[in-house]
Order: sequence, then structure tokens, then C-alpha cells
Amino acid sequence: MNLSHIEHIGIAVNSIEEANTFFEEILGLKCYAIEEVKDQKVKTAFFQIGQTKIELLEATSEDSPVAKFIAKRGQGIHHIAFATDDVDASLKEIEEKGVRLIDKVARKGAEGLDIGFLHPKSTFGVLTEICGKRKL
Ligand code: CMX
Repeated sequence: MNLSHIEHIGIAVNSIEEANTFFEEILGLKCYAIEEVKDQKVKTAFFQIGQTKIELLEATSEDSPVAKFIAKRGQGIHHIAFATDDVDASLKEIEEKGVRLIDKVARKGAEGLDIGFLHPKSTFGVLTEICGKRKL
């Protein structure tokens, strides 16, 4: 497997508008994109810092995974995403090594990337995402 860097860290927030103030006005980062990912029932906001991004996640419905996460655990780090050049191949390899997957094949995430999640119960309580450029 060829993981190159931490692509992003996902942070669950009640309100992107409120959280943006901290990242923009206090930390001085620039929100370069806001995008709704309907499939995941979230609105996302992105900040670039070096090779890595911060992805703010706001639920767009009550049954969103992010709404459930905040109800149970409060706002905070929701997931960590590793970059790879082949998401399907990485997921397959990880599964073969005995890790429980949420996504057996890549699906489309924010920024048009391929994404796939590993189950937090199999990854020491940290929801882990593998993501990379979408294959044509
Ligand atoms: N990190 C760590 N643990 C988590 C978690 C997270 N983000 N989300 C849920 N869990 C834990 C819960 O605390 C719970 O643990 P306990 O049983 O010990 O209480 C357990 O997982 C089950 O949680 P649940 O609330 O009953 O929720 P579900 O089992 O229905 O779903 C999960 C959990 C991880 C399978 C689901 O949230 C999922 O499929 N996530 C991947 C997709 C996603 O999160 N999308 C949003 C972001 C999309 C994006 O970045 O574009």
C-alpha cells in the first residue's frame, strides 16, 4: 500500500458558519471551498494547511452520521483521512489484513475524490478514511 500523507482531518461541528470564524479570524486560514455531499448528508468546509486539509463537517439531516456523532460525543475530531493512489486496492489490502471495512469499494466524496471508510471499532476508536483521486 502506498499511503503518501494525511489528506485531511474531519471535524464535526454544529455550525460551519460559527466554526469558520475560529479557523479564519483566529488561526488565519482561508476557507477555500464549501460543498454539500448529499450522499453523506453533510455540508463541508475546507482549509489547506501544508499538504493537509481541515474538513469541517456539519450535518444536513438528523440521520446524518455527523448528527449521530455529535449527539453521542459532542463536537470534535470525527475522522482522519490518508491519501493513496488507489483507494479500491488499498481497501482490499486492508480488508485482507483483517480490518473491518465500512466501504468495501470506493464511493464519491467531497472534492470529487474516491473515499472509503474503515470501521472505528477495528481501528482503535478512530474512524479512518482512505481517499485519493477518482479513477476514470
Ligand atoms: N469516530 C469514532 N467512533 C465512532 C464514530 C467516529 N466518527 N462514529 C460513530 N462511532 C462509534 C459510536 O460512538 C458507537 O460506539 P459505541 O457502540 O461504543 O457507543 C459506534 O461507533 C456505533 O455508532 P452509532 O452512533 O450507533 O452509529 P452507526 O453504527 O450507525 O454508524 C459508523 C457508525 C462509523 C459506521 C457511521 O458513522 C459511518 O458509516 N461513518 C462513515 C461515513 C461518515 O462518517 N460520513 C460523514 C463524513 C463524510 C465525509 O467526510 O465526506
